[in-house]
Amino acid sequence: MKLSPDEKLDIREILKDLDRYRPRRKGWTWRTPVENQQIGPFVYKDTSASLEQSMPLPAAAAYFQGIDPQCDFVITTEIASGRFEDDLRRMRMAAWHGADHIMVIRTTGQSHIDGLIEGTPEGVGGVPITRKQIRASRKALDAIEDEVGRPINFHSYVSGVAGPEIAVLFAEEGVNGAHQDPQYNVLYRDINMHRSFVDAAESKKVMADAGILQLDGAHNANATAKEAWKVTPELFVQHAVNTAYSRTAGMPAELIALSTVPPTSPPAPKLRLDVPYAVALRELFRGYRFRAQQNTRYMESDTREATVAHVLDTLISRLTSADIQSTITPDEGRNIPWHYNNVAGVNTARQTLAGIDGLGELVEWKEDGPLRAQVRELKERAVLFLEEIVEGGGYYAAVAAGQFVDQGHYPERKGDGIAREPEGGDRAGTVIARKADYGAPVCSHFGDSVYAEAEGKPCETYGGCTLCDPSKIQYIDELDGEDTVETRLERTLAERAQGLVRPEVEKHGDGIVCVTLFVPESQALAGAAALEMARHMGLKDPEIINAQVMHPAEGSLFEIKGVLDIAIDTGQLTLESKEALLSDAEIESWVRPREIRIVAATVGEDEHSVGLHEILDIKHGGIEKYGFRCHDLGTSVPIARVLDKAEEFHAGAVLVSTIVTHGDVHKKLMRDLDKMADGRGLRKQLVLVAGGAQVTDELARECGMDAGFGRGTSGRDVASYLVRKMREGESG
Ligand code: Z98
Repeated sequence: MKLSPDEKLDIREILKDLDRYRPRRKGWTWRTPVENQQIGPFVYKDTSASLEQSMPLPAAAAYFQGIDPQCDFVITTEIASGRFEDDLRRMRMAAWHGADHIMVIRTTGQSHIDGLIEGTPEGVGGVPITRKQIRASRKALDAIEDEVGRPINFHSYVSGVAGPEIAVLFAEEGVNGAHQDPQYNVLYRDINMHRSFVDAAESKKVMADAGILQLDGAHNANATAKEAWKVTPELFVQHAVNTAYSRTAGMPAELIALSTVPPTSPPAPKLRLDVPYAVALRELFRGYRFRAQQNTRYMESDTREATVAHVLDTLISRLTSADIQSTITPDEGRNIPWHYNNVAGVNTARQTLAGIDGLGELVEWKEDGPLRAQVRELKERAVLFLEEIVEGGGYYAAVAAGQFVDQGHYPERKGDGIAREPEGGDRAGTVIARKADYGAPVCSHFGDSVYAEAEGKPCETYGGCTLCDPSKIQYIDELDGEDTVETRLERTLAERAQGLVRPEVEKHGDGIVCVTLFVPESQALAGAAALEMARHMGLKDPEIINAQVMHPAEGSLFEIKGVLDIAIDTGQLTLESKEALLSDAEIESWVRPREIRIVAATVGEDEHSVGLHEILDIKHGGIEKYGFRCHDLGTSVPIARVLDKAEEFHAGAVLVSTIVTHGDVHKKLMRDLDKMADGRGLRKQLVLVAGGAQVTDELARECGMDAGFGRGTSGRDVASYLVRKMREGESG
């Protein structure tokens, strides 16, 4: 399957012949680092091989030759739309922005289902992880990775009561990474301890054999504790328990990634608290991989605040090391992970890591500062925590005594830990002793199996297992007749076939839009007014998803989501037909012999000249390079002076830049220029062009200009227009 950048992902094509689709590789892939990489005008220190196709950061195209440096960390995006067909489209968008680790969140409650789910039912807060969903996702990702030119890792969860079954499913279907930590089951899902650890041994062995990268679950303790920076000693212990257990089950160090989160956020003095923790962790667990998760504990509904925390977390990753940089949508705090917020999270990491490239060559830790003492203290607290576990009779006894996720700064105690009984919890009593004649159903297996004694592969004894011979995999398409991707697609694709399009944030054509309003009233009144305004805009079910007081009396800012229940008929839209630009050679050969003079200025009370320079200056690729003789009069130039100079130089065109738009002054200036040029009898011989961030061609023409140019205009755009217009004048 080959994707084309101008065509949408065809979900039906992905679903076709899925019963025969096989993953083309198994195991995790890291990025390929490139030292001292020249990208555009810069040499990068911490980057990896570039993408073949991507959407560079917004500033790249305008100012940096469209470069898109890719950092050396793998970048995660977490997807939780609820419908897997919508997840696929989001995966593609995220990959184009630099994500190469796609983590799909499971539907609520899947950890308590003791077996596999089949088909493609809709989920809540995530999708049911099923064979069909994984296979289709892997197939889509195979095509997406070809499109962007970099391998993409697919990831989900091997915790819960069906851990071993899910691990085998992941191994069969080429899933590349998974969370697996029995402590997660025990502490956060109240699943029986014996069952969790027995399942974990089997799961980890299967994952190890398939090269699946494992993330642990220690970070969930700081996502749970209110004062997360206080539970750090315990985090080391949780990492240690899972790491040691994984190694015992046969997992190599290179497949073990510790999931770590800088535990605080501003206004806490973040770096002072989080850096010693990050350094101590990396020193204690040298030789393992690190997945740096961003802090979500203190995420409220303001995406700007969340983004700053993410930037600081990413800075800590670069200062201390990371192999995977996680990104969570900056709106996770209001629990509405939308397509474009996934992209926003990925871009925060991409932009930050490009910006701090080479930091290691600039800074090093002060050995005589407070860092070493803090690192030592944290390690000592962790050792004490472990000693107490050993003295108290081991892990199970410690959990029963509530030693874990106690919010005191160990060895202080608050007595509010999560306590679980070793014989209690979901599926208590379900562990049964393995019989002497037990035969494992697949070759990857932890512990005794009668087949293991045979020579060669264990499964040769019984004619092959699904891990060795994929033709033995039972592919179940759907079990539910109604709740399937096909039935959902029938509804959504019918509208698309008619050329209808709706706004969307998460699910195909969900109609959801988000508007931002400032209301100059006290908070209580302002909120009610903002909702009423949203209703007047025609939004159904408006809901405030973020409110911020600017001042108790002066007003508040609101972000409101609602449903805009309209479908636009794309067949009825008139698109601006853009004339193809003249080539550089054609422009230059017309302009140079004619010695055309141009008078340019920023007019009115406007001191912004950067945009105009981009259009004029030869060093910015401006129109001077074609031979236009430009007279830049500078900033805040009165209209009369612009025309005086145009007359003096016998100019062929006037270019005015108007950035300031207060009181519509930009419109007034354009009108004045037209009128005054007319009054002086210059209008016919002068081409009048206006530019500026808020200027459009339509607006400029309405205000008497010959043309207008807005954001993203290049010198060639303007030069091409001028040549066409002046050629017309010559011939006419
Ligand atoms: C993350 N944003 O880690 P359910 N096992 C472990 C987990 O940490 C998680 C699950 C299983 C976070 C996502 N982590 C939260 C060790 C979840 C998921 O029961 O399907 O929710 O388990 O990237």
